[in-house]
Amino acid sequence: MQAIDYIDSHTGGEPTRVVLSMLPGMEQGTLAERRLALVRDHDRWRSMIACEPRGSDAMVGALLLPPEQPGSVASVIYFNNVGVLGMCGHGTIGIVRTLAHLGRIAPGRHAIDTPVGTVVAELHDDGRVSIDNVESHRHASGVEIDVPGYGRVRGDVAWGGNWFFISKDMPGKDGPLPLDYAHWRELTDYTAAIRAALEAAGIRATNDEKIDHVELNGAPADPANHARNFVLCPGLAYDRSPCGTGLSAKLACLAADGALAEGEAFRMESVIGSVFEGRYARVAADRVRPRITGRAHLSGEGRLLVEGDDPFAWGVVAR
Ligand code: PYC
Repeated sequence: MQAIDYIDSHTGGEPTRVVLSMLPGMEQGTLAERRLALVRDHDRWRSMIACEPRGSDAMVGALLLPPEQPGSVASVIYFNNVGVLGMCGHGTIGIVRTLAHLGRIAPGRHAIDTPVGTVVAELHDDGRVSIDNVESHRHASGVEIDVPGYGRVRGDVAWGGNWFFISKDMPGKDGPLPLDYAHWRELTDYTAAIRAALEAAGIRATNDEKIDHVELNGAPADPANHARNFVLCPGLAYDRSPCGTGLSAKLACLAADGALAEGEAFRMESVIGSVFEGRYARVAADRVRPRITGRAHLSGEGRLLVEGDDPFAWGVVAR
């Protein structure tokens, strides 16, 4: 019997499972080497932790590792139901809540190393967490594609720690489809069709990287906020939170358009109504450092067990 200790939290409804145990075979190497080892040699641990029957399509795992950079408190590899992620905003907020629960950190600033760069998380006295994310930028604006079954869709390609296609174009025969929870299936079908059309058209990001997240933006339900989003994640789950890396990518687009001043607050609602606040600092003419603020709550802790004779020990996945 093998055992993995974890703590679960959710950030605005989106779950994070912080993995406290070292995964067998992952004990050595740089963060980049260990990320490669997880993908290449130990992928069954990813699916065991993130997928059913122990996880769900929405689950983001966070494998906690020793820090890589001097002064950092930890490093982390994020993963989900289909693979690894670069950065994860809601997940980093969940890690900070978890480290505070374990007594490993107190309110203040803490650097965390991720495969796409070091981020700095600030734990506030009231439990909110702000993340100074990796530098973010818009890669392409006004990209137009034909999406089978929906027509022409226009959007921006931007980096916020993951790659996003961000659009305000909504489908719907009787008016635009509302960005609300009741319509998550139609919104999933639409955003999945956009992503497939991008791939079919060969539209990719820097270094031929796949644009694996699609974000729709619309009007907020609460006038105290500035926008509402729906974000399709790589494994076809939608983000219950307003998506920290998606909001970072959006801030980069707003900055590029001159639509949001440096330091000004932009409050994004998720499709279930949870809220992150974003701001940015300009670091170059075409690059910003986003600061994302949200809050996570603990939801469980325990030990995942793997029995040798369990046919679904490594997750319910396509074989
Ligand atoms: O908050 O950055 C985020 C995120 C990415 C995927 C799911 N959540």
